[in-house]
Amino acid sequence: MPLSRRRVRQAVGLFWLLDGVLQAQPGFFGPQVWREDIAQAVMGEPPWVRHSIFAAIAVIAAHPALWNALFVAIQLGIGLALLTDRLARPAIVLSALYGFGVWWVGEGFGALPTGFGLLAAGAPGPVVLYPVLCFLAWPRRPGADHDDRPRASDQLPLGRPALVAWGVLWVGGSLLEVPWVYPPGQVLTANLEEASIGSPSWLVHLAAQAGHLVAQAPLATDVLLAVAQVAVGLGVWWRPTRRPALLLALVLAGLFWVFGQDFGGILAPGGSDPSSAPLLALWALALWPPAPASRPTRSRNISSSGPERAPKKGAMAPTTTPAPTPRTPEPAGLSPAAGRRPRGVRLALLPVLAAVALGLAACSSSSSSSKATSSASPAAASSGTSTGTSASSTAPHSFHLVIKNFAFHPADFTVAPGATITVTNEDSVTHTFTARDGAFNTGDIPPGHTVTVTAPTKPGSYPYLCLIHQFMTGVLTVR
Ligand SMILES: [Cu+2]
Repeated sequence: MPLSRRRVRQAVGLFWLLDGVLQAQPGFFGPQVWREDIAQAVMGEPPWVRHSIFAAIAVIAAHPALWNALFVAIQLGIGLALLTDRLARPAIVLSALYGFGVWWVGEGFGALPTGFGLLAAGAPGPVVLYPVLCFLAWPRRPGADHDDRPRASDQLPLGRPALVAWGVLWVGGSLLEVPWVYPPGQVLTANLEEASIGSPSWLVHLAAQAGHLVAQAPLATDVLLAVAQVAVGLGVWWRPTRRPALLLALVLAGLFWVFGQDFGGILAPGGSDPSSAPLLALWALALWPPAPASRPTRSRNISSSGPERAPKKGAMAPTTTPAPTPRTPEPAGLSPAAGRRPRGVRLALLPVLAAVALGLAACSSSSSSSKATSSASPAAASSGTSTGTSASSTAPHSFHLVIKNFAFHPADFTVAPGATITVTNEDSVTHTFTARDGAFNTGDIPPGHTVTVTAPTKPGSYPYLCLIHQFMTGVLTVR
C-alpha cells in the first residue's frame, strides 16, 4: 500500500496530464468560456482580487487560442516530466508557479477570501495541492528514489513535513466549517447547489437531496464535519489512530468528491480539473503506514509515544529476541505489546478535545452570527438602488431589488400594495425571489436577467427567499 515518493509524483503527474487534456477542450480556445466561467471565480471576492482577475482575463480573452495552447502545453509538460521522472525538479517548481497563477486568476484563491470556501467544495484548490504534494515528495537524488517505500510501520512515508502539512490542511479546513459569516449550514448548502450546476441530472438530484439533509440539521452537520476534519488532521500523528484517521479521510474525500465537488465538474463540458478530493485521497494513501509485522515480538518500547520521528536509516534497535527472525528484522516499538502507552492515549484524546472545543465555538459563534445577520440586513439596505425604504409614510409603487453575491439588496424593504417590484440578478448563477407563503414568485431568474413581479395587495409582512439558495432571505413589507 505505501507509495514511494516517486509514485506520489507520478500520480500527481497523471493529474496534470488529465488537466492538460481537459484544458484542450475546444471551448477554452475561445473567449466566451473565459469571460463566463471566470466571472464565477470572482463572485464575492474582495475588490483587489476581482480587479486583478478581470485584468488577467482581459489579457487572456484577447488571444484565447494562443494562451490556452500555452496552458495546455505547460500542463502536459509538467505531467510528462513528473510521470517519466525526467526533469522532475524543474517541473515541480514550474507547477508551483503555474499553479499559483491558476489559483489566483482561475479560482480566486480557492474562494477562501469570500467565506464560501470549504474543504468539501475543493478549497484550497487542486492547483495548490499538486505542488505541495510534489514538494513533500521532492526527489532526493535524481533517479535515486525509485523504490524508497517505507518498509517498517514506524516509518513515515513522506516524512514528518507531510504530517504537518496534512494537519494544517485538515484542521484549517475544519475552521472553514465554523459559521463565521453565514448562518450554519448555509455555506455548505450553497456549495452543494453550485457545484452541481451544469452536471448530469442524477448528480444535481443527489446534490439537492444532500442539501435537504443538511437543511434539516445545519449546525449539527457543520459541527460533525469540523470534528471529522480535526480528527483526520490530528489523528495521523499517533500510531494507533493513524489508520482510522486516514480511512476517515478517504471516506470524507469520497463524499466531498461526489457531493461537494461533483467530480470537479468534469462530467460536464468545461470542467478543467477533477477538483481536490482525488488529491486528498492520494495524499492519504501516501501517508498510509506499511502493515506492521504480524509476529508478536516483545520488543523494547523505544519509540516515543508522541508524534513520530522521521525514519532514520539505522534506526532499528538491536533486538534481544533469542530466535533471530528469518526475514526483515522488526524495528523497535511497533509490536502490539508496545501499544500500551498511557501518555499516547492521552495525546490521542487531544483531537477529540479539540473537536469538542471547536464544536462549542461553532455553537456560540453561530448563535451570535445569526443575530448578526438579522441585524445586518438594514445595513445591506443602504446598498439598494431604489426609491426604496425612506421613512416617508407613502411606500413606493415601484421598487428595484438587486440580487448580488448571493444576497438580496436590500433584504428588507417596503412597498405600496400592488407595487411593481423589478428584480435584477447580477450574479452568475440563477436565483429566485419567492414569498414563503407563495404570495409572489419570480421563478428562475437567469444570470444578468431582470424580472418583474407584483407585490401583494394585502398589507402585511411577507418573508421571502431564493428557492435555490434558501439562506438568501429577506422580508417584504406591504403598507
Ligand atoms: Cu439563489
